[in-house]
Amino acid sequence: MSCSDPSSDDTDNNIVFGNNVIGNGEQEFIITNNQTLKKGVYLMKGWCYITDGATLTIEPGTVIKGDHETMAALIVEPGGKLFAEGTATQPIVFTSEKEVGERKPGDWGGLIICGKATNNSDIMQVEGGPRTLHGGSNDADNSGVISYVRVEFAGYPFKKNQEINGVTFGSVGSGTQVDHLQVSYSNDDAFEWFGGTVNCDYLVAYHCWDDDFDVDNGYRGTCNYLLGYRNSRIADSSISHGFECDNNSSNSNAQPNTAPTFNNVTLYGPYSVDSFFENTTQYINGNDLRPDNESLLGLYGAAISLGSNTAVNFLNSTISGYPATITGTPTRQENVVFLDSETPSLPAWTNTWCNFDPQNTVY
Ligand SMILES: [Ca+2]
Ligand SMILES: [Ca+2]
Ligand SMILES: [Ca+2]
Ligand SMILES: [Ca+2]
Repeated sequence: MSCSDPSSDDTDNNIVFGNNVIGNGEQEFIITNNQTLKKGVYLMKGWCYITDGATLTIEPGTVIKGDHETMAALIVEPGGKLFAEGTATQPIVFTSEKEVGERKPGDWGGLIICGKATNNSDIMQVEGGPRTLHGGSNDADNSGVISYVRVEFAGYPFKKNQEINGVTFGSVGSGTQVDHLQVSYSNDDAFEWFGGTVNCDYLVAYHCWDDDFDVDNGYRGTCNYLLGYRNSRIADSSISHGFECDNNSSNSNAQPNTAPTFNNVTLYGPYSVDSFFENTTQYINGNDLRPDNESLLGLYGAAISLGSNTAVNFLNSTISGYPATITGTPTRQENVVFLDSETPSLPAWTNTWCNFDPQNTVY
């Protein structure tokens, strides 16, 4: 819960226009001080940057709808902090502005968190279009708290084939708290980490386009309790994996290597969610979920795809329903069970705060 008094916020950097519009619709709306969004329903327009030294606190139960026209996105820049602390019964929801039944992957941008932790490529330009550079030398860097949050229908392609992810972590440090975070119907990866050391617990990737969990550029955090749940009619032209792990774009031996630890993972691939599934371009047609934005469809690959020079650890996990199990070699693989298919069931920890039917939910 936020205890701050909104009347103490500076008004010379007001971020709410009218009753409920966040941002001014431009691609460089900057937040430069400490702001609190009271519980409510807001429409976010344009690219809203939380700049170095600024904080944005969002109260539990708040709904932020991303504007389609202006490709709305919320970007935490290195040194900025986002405090999005929902609760199990009052999560914070980022979703599409479109009417129920008309929402599709890629309706708005997404949530991008950037920090000053190390990666294996020095200072990096964040993927997808926004101005932000990330990376530094502080692996304990703190970008705030993201807890009990959902991100739905994100992934607008700013340029052809340059979508942003539902949630992007760029060089985010271990001082950041991330737990109970669901990404549904992203038009790209659900989660992608570029370097950094942030640890994450209780992540859900639901019906997303590309990979459920994508790690690059020396990401080295530990993630406990992950659920990946596919839609059999959606896969990306880059091949959809449960985990897509690369050291960098060429998989050269840049240091530090990509070396996360994933513990207690449950993946339900396309054969688990659909007994009729065929891994063909005829079958993977997007159904009525295909957005009008040139997003390309593709096929499913392995549950776990490991590029050269990665050092990934998988522990205590059950992975089902993918055309192949694993390509490449993990550093550690302990108590990981692969099944051809398994009837999905939702873990108890997804109760109340998750939503597995956001297309039919009125916000
Ligand atoms: Ca991506
Ligand atoms: Ca990807
Ligand atoms: Ca990637
Ligand atoms: Ca992929």
